[in-house]
Amino acid sequence: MTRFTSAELEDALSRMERFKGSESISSDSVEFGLGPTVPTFKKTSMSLSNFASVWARGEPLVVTDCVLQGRWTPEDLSRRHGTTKVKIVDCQTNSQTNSTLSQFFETFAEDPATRHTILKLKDWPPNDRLEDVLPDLYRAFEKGVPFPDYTTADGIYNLASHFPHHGVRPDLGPKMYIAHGTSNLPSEDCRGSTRLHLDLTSAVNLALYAGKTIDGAPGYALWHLFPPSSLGRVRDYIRKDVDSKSTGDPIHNQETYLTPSMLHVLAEEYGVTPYTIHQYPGQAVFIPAGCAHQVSNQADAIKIACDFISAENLDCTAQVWRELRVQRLVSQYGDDVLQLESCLWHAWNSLSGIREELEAEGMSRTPPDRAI
Ligand SMILES: O=C(O)CCC(=O)C(=O)O
Ligand SMILES: [Fe+2]
Repeated sequence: MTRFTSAELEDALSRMERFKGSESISSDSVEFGLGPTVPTFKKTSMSLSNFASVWARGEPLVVTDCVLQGRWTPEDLSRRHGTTKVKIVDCQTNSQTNSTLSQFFETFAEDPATRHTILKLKDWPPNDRLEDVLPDLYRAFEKGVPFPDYTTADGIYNLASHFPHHGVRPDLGPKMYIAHGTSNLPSEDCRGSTRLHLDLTSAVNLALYAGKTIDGAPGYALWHLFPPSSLGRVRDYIRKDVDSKSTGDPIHNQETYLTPSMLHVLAEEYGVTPYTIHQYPGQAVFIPAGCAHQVSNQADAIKIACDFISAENLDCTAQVWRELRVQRLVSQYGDDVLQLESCLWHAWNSLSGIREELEAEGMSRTPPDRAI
């Protein structure tokens, strides 16, 4: 834990210091550049300091050429874990059924044009940790995920990594997203693979596999991401025009998928244009905390993702955490799974300890070579 430069260490501590005051910030007060282009980099040509400076802007980014060791196709997963019992969710209706992994993957071989239901796996593995169920995929992910110092459970820039190992740590994954493509549906009827929502932490999501689209082209996942500065307007639009009957927060209730015509109204009448990403296999999407997002797979797809907490986006994590606390109080449902305050307490202790150590040594350590 001594690879923070002293400037970064001060920065991380001062962000936590601000959090201690717990002053509420409205999502609109967090200013970010809004733009349709997402910075995209090849993994091997982006250094850690490049990443850190792009990430500090609070925008999503894509890292390409992330190849994991091993084969992670539907056939491979089905052969090795086919008998595992799984819960399947209908993406259109949210209804759930029980099945096995191999039964679900058999549907990947069907002609998508003849499908009547768009299905996805609900949280897999559901109760066990991926490292216990698929240790080789877990290891391949830890090795192949871009910028592990930020993204993995013991990454030094991941503030959640300072949690004591013997305590109950927040579950940051990795977890898998395995779902059918949605493109056989008329686009205005589509409810997406994952509806509009906000995650508590930042995350990196890597596509491992995509089948072909209906017209035989290479498949991809279509992402729309909305920066924190736009969320007030997105909520107004959904409340007014889309989901006026529903109560609660229009993003946290995860009931809306914004179709092309809704996105058009949002752009024309509310001045909101999301970042749009076409994520192909081997590409990792970095989602900063505070960016609402929705995903619609354009072909059957397998992705793997993990959460992390970075000092750069701490204000946004804190904002979403406060919103979800209100949502929990209103709905009387859910737990504080992140334990943000204890996370930061442990990070604060551990980083302050490092600062003291460095001060005792007269800050004599040389800054790290941050190139990957
Ligand atoms: O791929 C998906 O369907 C959803 C991914 C997502 O929301 C995430 O990684 O945070
Ligand atoms: Fe998400």
